[in-house]
Amino acid sequence: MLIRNAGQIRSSEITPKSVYLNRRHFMAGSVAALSMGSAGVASAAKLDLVPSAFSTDEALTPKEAATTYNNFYEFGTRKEDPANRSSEFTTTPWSVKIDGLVDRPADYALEDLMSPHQLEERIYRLRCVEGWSMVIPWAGVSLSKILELAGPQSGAKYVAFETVVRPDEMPGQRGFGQALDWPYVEGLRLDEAMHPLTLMANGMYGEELPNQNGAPLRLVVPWKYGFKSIKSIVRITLTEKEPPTTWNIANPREYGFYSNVNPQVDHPRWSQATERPIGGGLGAGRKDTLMFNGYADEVASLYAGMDLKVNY
Ligand SMILES: Nc1nc2c(c(=O)[nH]1)N[C@H]1C(S)=C(S)[C@@H](COP(=O)(O)O)O[C@H]1N2
Ligand SMILES: [Mo]
Repeated sequence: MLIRNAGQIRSSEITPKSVYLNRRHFMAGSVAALSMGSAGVASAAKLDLVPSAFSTDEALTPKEAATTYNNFYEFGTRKEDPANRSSEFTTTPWSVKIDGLVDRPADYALEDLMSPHQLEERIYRLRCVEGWSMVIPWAGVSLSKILELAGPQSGAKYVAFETVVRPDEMPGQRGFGQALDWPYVEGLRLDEAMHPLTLMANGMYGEELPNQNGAPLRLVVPWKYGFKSIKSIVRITLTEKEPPTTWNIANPREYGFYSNVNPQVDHPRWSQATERPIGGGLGAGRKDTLMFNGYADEVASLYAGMDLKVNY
């Protein structure tokens, strides 16, 4: 059941050019950060990254757009809320409880989860169920490496994830009329979680994650709608049964457990056939949405024989 062979990506998806261009972009960024540093302005920590063969070669969403147009309801439901209302959120120290059906259940310090691995830069498309998309250079490691530290047991069939609950620091978690039940919870089948594309990210655009994008640690599952990519994770539980998920609890008719990007299965209230690239600039119109968000060659086999209209 554990997928260890990452060598199945089509060579057309291996993109030395975009990685090279991106490196140049980071080098320019580093110089800027250094000069700002000398002026006493704090800048986010640069990460030491190696490029990944999983990257798409599409044009990156501008960082400004990816860090100001967010869904992170713990900070509010408007797109600008997470950027505007997350500055009080503290992410050090941080630990993640890994429990359930694992050989080594423990509270793992963030450093102990991420530092043993060489961080990769992976440029992934992110497709929100609302109909917009971005292309983001994430930093992180395959979730499988994190799970292997804890040692999944043979009875484990699913992985459940939980976001931090901290009403003092998260304005969307206090007061009347809160948008969702907290904690935000998500889940994957174990084979989805162990798939090499499934990323545990601690950075983007070469730096540590900004609070609004899910600092210090968030999931990125590129072939599923964005809401599966749960932010600011504090707990990972290996289970035998399919775990509850936040948007399925909120509206089971509209949001299923699988939530694979699928242009042929419409949302009950809108089509999923096309998408609007965020920050695409003038002339960047809607694009066709691709099956499994363009990752069909890698992940379609996970769903062989399943009716994707039923398992939406
Ligand atoms: N804890 C938590 N995780 C979350 C959300 C949220 O509201 N709370 N929103 C999800 C949705 S709908 C999307 S599209 C992505 C957005 O990630 P981004 O803001 O980094 O682009 O985060 C997902 N993860
Ligand atoms: Mo989303």
